[in-house]
Amino acid sequence: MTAGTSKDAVKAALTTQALETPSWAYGNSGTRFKVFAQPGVPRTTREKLDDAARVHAHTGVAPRVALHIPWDKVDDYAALAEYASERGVTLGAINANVFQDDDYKLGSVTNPDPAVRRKALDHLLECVDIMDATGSRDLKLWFSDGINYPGQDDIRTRQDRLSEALRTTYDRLGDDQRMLIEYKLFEPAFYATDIPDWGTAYAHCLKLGPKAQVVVDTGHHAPGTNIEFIVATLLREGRLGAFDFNSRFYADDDLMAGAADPFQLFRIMYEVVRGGGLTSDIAFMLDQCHNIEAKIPAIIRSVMNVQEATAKALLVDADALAEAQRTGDVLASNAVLMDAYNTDVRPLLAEVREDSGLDPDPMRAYQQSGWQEQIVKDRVGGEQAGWGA
Ligand code: PSV
Ligand code: MN
Ligand code: MN
Repeated sequence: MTAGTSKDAVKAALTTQALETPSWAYGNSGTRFKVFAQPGVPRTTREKLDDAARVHAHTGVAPRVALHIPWDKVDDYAALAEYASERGVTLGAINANVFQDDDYKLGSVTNPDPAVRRKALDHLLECVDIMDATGSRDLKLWFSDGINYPGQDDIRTRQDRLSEALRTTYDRLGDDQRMLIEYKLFEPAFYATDIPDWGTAYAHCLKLGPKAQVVVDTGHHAPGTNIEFIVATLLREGRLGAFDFNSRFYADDDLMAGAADPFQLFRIMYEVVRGGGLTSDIAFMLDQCHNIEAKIPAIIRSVMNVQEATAKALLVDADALAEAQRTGDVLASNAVLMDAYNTDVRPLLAEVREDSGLDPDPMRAYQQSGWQEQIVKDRVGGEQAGWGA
């Protein structure tokens, strides 16, 4: 334990953590080359919720599940919310999907064709209707919109169209609802994405109003980007609405959070702690795909990785750091951070789980629970859920 931090305070902070897992991570997904289907994968949104409830039951810190429309389209969303709560989880962000129809070849809300723009806008508004029924607070917007070639369309006009759609959607939000705007450097558009960076997302949020907040997806940056700086800045400005945690080695790899660069995840969580973000309205979500690894254990592992990074961030000795920084002691300041990062927090987290009546080892507990064998046996017939299903 680092001097200057109380173990009880760290443990208390860790028990309040609430992560949101994505419904689509429980289904089959793939690279552009192949989807490796796994047995026992959910066939319905209800089955995805069953799996998410297992993740929460073993970790104790994943009580919310994000939905993706139309992948999670059902007839009765209020009944779905009820089903979730009976299993101990709640429905989180509603993710809109305006990137899969043929109509969106040249964009959705920024498409040059007003009829396509209207169709995309109607979908965003339908997502707010769904939020009303599920009780979800957040509408999460990621647009694949952009252009592949210089001159293909007018960059400025596309911003105007985007702005118009966001405004109409924003005005439809209820008092307790928010709009989370996600940026992504590139892909599928390669020359110019319409929301490529946090600055563009932030500019739209500022114009829209306080219910519009930026989503930082950790996989959506150029290599070498200082993501924790972005986090610190957005937190200072009161515009950090959510994270989409995942790992990247090259581009938007969507691998398990904390797998590629646990040190980066620690630095991000340190800025969250430093900026008071742990007790704020920030939605801490995962946005991942598990193509070759077993899905539920991969999500449990990711949740644990975020938890470990959070624990280490909480262990930073704030007084020692402030003193070293005040005296300009570069090495001592860095050492304070590294001491926290290099602490093995696994025993502490095991204690936190035991204190809440959970098995100290969620991975082992899941493997021994028999759930995996059960779903492989039960989930036969029907279509397995996956991208687009
Ligand atoms: C596409 O890049 C993406 O991964 C975005 O990060 C969204 O959050 C996610 O899909 C779900 O729409
Ligand atoms: Mn994302
Ligand atoms: Mn992504």
